[in-house]
Amino acid sequence: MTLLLPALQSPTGPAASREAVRFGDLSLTYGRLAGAAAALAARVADAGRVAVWATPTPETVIAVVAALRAGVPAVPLNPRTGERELAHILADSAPTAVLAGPDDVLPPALEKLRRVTVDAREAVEGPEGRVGGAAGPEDPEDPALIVYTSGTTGPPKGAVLPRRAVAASLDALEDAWGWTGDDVLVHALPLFHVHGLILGVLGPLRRGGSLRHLGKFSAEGVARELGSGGTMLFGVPTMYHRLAEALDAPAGTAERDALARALTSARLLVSGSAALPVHDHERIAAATGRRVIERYGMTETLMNTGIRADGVPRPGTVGPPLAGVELRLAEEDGTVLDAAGAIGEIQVRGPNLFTGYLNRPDATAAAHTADGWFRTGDVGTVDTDGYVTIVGRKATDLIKSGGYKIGAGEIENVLLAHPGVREAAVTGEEDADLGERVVAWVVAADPGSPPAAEELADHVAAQLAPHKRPRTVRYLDALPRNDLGKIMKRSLRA
Ligand code: MCA
Ligand code: AMP
Repeated sequence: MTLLLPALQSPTGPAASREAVRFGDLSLTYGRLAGAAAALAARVADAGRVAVWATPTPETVIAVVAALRAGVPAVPLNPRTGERELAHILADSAPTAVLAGPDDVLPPALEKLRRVTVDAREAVEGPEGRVGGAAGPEDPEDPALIVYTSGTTGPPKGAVLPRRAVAASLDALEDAWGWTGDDVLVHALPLFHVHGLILGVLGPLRRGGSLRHLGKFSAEGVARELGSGGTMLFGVPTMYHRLAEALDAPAGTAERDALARALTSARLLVSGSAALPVHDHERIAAATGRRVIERYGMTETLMNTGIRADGVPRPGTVGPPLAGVELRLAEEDGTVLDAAGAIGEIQVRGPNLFTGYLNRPDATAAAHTADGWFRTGDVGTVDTDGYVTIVGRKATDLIKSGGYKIGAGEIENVLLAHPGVREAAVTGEEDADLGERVVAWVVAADPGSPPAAEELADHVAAQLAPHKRPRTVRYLDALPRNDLGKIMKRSLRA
């Protein structure tokens, strides 16, 4: 097994002065990033496990590289995580230290941890260095990251991602996309999930290439960075939808034309985390002559399939399995389907898979078949040429909104804890921008004065995370239930 980040091991000469990451006006070369990460690694070497306050900043990059260097598993935290979710993640993952920027204001729950300050401005002025040193060989099975992901019920589970999976998945993408050290990746993804952190940060660093992070997504930012040297764009469908909207402005408008030119000039436009509607594919293709390509992944599996850079782009499909990934379809009873056109659960196997859910052997076992395949819960078909199409998912209680996976159950539990709520059910509803939107169905404790929709949204945002807040609240006198008392969500949706 080679090193996870060879370009940072001992960068010298031109390799040391190559830009590794840029966030706004702050740029770190490989030499500076290696120097800062090595110094920080020494400070956390005995930490056991660290939390990273994963703001979209260079501090997060330094922190994660340092943890990898120290061989200390990192738990990236969404800085907007609410009280209840944060308490769960901290209790479950038990970090001893939190890595955060000098100006970050941390919530009380993190105060009992040792705070290790990471300062990217110091890194810019500090010594160039190397991540390498006295450490022994890297064990591929050592956990690199623990990333929390929602299920249908209960609090999020920590997916333990070994170095092996990170390396295997990034190398499969190198193969599929011809991803090299010359690539300059542009994105605005959050740095506490697989998409933004593993693909979007460790991806370029593993190749010796560069990342330009926008801090916050905007069509102007995409146009600026792709128009000035960026070669690849990663985004969730909501971002491509917003680009398609911006491209809909009349041709001849300076901003619209700059965006169209920038997208046209990119080597690769990649969408993932949810399905990109064919309508948005077509609008972008019409305005730029370029095809967005999709890849299909999951926190637990990293990347499973993807359209190749030299392959045939086919909107609506997620391409063939990536190198090293085995993929099959199966029925509920375990029967493996191999007839063309069959529809079944997508199951995968390969070096890209996680090792399991932290502290949850039950959930880990339930997610695998007896013969060792991971059950994605996604339902799909495989074409005769191996292209996979995702047609749905088994669990109706999982919502994908803006590319974030959200469990209906976690929101229901929090709504029920609100004094103004007697009964609650949560569903996903189609949304042109977000893909799906969280909808709460509420029976008020006092029907005469139900809690305002905004109050319930704030409550969910404060306890879980803003992206989990209901965007729509519908009030009912009673929830539809079957004879067993189970809420009939289907009739709610209808
Ligand atoms: C609004 N806000 C609130 C509230 N209402 N804050 C607190 N309480 C409230 N009641 C704030 C938000 O925090 C935010 O602040 C602003 O209002 C807008 O929030 P929101 O509406 O949620 O944002 P959006 O515009 O809808 O965001 C769209 C987005 C976002 C940018 C596309 O959804 C996004 O970044 N998605 C990426 C998800 C992702 O990376 N998924 C990967 C996981 P402010 O304006 O200050 O920000 S999947 C994965 O990893 C697998 C492996 C895969 O395949 O990729
Ligand atoms: P997460 O657990 O947040 O990592 O989300 C993983 C899920 O996102 C998968 O199980 C799929 O349902 C969905 N997903 C990821 N990429 C795609 C894609 N390109 N098309 C459709 N769904 C996707």
